[in-house]
Amino acid sequence: MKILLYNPDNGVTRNFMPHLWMFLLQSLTPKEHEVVLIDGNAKAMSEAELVEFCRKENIELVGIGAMTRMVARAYKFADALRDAGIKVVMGGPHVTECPDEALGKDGGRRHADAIALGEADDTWALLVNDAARGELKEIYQPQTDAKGNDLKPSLQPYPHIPWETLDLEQFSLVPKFMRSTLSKMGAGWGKFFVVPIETGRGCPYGCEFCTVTGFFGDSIRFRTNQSVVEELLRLKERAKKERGQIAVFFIDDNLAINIKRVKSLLKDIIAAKAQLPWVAQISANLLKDEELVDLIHESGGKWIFIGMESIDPANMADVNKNFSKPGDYQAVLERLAKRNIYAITSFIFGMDNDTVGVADRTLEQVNSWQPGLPVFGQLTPFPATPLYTRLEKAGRLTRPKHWLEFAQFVMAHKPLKMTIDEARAEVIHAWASSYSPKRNAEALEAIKDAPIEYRIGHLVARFFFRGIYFPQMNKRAWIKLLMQNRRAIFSLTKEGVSTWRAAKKRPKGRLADATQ
Ligand code: B12
Ligand code: SF4
Repeated sequence: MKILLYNPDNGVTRNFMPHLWMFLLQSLTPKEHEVVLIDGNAKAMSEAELVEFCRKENIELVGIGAMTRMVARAYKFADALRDAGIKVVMGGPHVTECPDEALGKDGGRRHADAIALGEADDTWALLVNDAARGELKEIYQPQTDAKGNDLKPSLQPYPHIPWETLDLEQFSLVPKFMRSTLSKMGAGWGKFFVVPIETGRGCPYGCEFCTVTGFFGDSIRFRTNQSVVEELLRLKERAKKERGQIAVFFIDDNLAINIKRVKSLLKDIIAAKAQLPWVAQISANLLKDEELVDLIHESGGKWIFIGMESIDPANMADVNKNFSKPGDYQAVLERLAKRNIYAITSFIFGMDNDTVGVADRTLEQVNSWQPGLPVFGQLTPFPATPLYTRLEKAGRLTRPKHWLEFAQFVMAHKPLKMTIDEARAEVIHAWASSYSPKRNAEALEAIKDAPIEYRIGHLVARFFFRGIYFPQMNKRAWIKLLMQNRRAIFSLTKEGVSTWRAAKKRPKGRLADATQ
């Protein structure tokens, strides 16, 4: 049987990284079946085009995964495929949280022939074999323990994802029109991929707005260090062979949740020389450990995603995230910056204690810290979260099924001290001023003593991050952005060229010393 795994785009931006679930399920598919992957973020297709593709390729089963945010688009694609007589199975967090919706048992249209609830590692092969025999069941669910809780798949052993041979072309982050110029500049910048790797699953913290504790559970499961290191080595080999750049996103919700384990993992990565540039999510409370931050640096860590959420401790208490202290943020960022590691700092507006002006108050602090890449969103009640239940009970949900009418930055409940429109304006203002040419120049000035390659990396990362929320998909948009930031680009290029020339003139021995 030929299977397509499909991830819809989110209708607003392009994801910078492929979704791990597709590669994972592909690796877990019984060998007699063939699996094709399409990520709508990388390869835009209309519903009709996808149906046409499936007909031409004789696809018999389509697996669609979606977060809440893109589930309405996922349903549209699923409907078109089912109308054409192609079987559809859906899985992922949203379907797990709202199973009746996908199966049309809530009064709406049915979108899927079958759904896979929760983690599908142990159910996928069974589902595929049932489908091949024409005996697809409606619901696939992990086995449960005596208390009725899902038995979570162990990550030991972990499936082999053949990164060394997978076709990643659709995911290169370098815009097509820049590829040939950049490839001439050396260091493999003609191609750049960010690859998702998980080293563990689960988070015990239970923040009120988050679906992770409910979905993956509060006990954490880890892969062996050896299996992670082996995966990194294969990726490193591929980057070398293809003369491209590969970075890794460790997608664990909190890579350092077990300090002893993460230190041993990072030490093993260093010992095996398996370093690739990496990004990971780590909460601020765990970044106080100097040895950990040293190991992050030595093992290739470049950017750390920190869910800071709010600079107001009252808001942090409201969402059960008291363990993260806004008063610590500045010191954490300084500790990272000393090792030339920068932070992606995430903030949420529209919390119950927020008032108009929250963006400027937050930016005033953010801009006084070591520069990072701030990202902003509005508080969103995702289904099956404690936040959703609290707001529902209080009758505060204005759009209880907000995912069926996705609207960027529009809250689905009324915040206590501001309006929904005001919250949206705050988010947009925060994005616009954080990535303005003026702010980009200020950020570079603040790190003027860092090595040139870090500053170039910082500016390039700013361009890509701006693109997360401001459409920046075509050549015109990129040229406009480069023109707006021409001063910063010109001055970095000038300095880069003279550093390169000076390095070339240096006697060989000294050059080697300088690069060690
Ligand atoms: C990496 C990541 C991202 C990446 C992008 C996704 C990517 N390219 O990988 C980035 C950083 C860009 C991102 C952004 C956002 N994310 Co995010 N992200 C994650 C994260 C940390 C890991 C995802 C992952 O790969 N998990 C590991 C895989 C193995 O798990 P999985 O995807 O759930 O897949 C398993 C099952 O669900 C199932 N399955 C999944 N799909 C399918 C499909 C089929 C057919 C079948 C059978 C089974 C199946 O099988 C898999 C194996 O068991 C998750 C949290 C988490 N731990 O999952 C949040 C998470 C998915 N993100 C979330 C959110 C809210 C967002 C944002 C909206 C945040 C924001 N406010 O901006 C944005 C929106 C993204 C967008 N572009 O629109 C929520 C989604 C909640 C929900 N109900 O939808 C999560 C769960 C985190 C949370 N705090 O609750 N995210
Ligand atoms: S927001 Fe982060 S720390 Fe809080 S429960 Fe979710 S994954 Fe855990």
